[in-house]
Amino acid sequence: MKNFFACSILAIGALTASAASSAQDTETLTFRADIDYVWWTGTTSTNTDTLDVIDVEIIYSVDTVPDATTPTGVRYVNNIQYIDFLLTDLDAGAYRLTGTWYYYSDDETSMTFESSEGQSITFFGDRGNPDPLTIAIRELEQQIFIENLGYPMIVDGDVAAELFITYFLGGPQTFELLGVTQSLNIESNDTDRDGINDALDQCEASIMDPTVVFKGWYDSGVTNYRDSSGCTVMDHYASCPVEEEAPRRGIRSVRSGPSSCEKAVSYDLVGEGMIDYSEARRLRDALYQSYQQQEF
Ligand SMILES: [Ca+2]
Ligand SMILES: [Ca+2]
Repeated sequence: MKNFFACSILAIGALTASAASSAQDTETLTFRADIDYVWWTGTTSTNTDTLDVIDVEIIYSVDTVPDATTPTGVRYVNNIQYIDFLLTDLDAGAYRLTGTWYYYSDDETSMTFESSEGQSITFFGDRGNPDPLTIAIRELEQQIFIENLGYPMIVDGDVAAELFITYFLGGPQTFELLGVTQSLNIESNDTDRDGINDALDQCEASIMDPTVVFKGWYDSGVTNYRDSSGCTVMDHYASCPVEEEAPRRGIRSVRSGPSSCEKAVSYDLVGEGMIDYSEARRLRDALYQSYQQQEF
């Protein structure tokens, strides 16, 4: 670990190429943060006073199954593959320092996202190395999670969040940084972020509301589950064609109730094991209610 750090300035190109060739399905999170404070002890040649921004790139596996998932937290173990840091002095117009950490085996190395309401996502590196690097990103005013099928996911966009980095190299060197992110950018092969890779996702742009909502306003309260093909309950309803009743006496009337396709969805999903009978009843009731109340 120490060797990677010491050699990092020259080694970045090679390490990046190696990481990119990984066979696993990965996501890449990049962000730039304004630096408020850097504390780097144990180095004699490093002047951190004029550093302005830090750019971070983190590649993590999305094939890894979380070892703990709750409505407020998700924890992955051993899914961080690569972390690259770039510390820049903007006045100098050139990179001042870089640090690359490439993960084969690290203990306690983690990246944690925390909302102000106690939600969290934590990624861990492998166990077995004594030099822990921790990255914490904590919510300020803007939300850092999107609600997604009942568990938190990281937002992708311009987000100002608190950044804390600590790195203890075991020897005399300690690196600590405080800053505020400018944005969080996620590059993913899972466009709708439902956990199913685009290549396998039969609904690539899933409707990802946490619960099933009809007509854009009537919330059934039933979880908007996603099946193994990558389609959510709402996707199934959305796939029904819009029906119009046959013209009567020359007057074209707009359908005032659910279509036969919509009515069949809840029964089909019970048959597939995606929802239970109780949820099917709630969906059916909410579907009718969304049409009836629309009449007024
Ligand atoms: Ca997907
Ligand atoms: Ca999908």
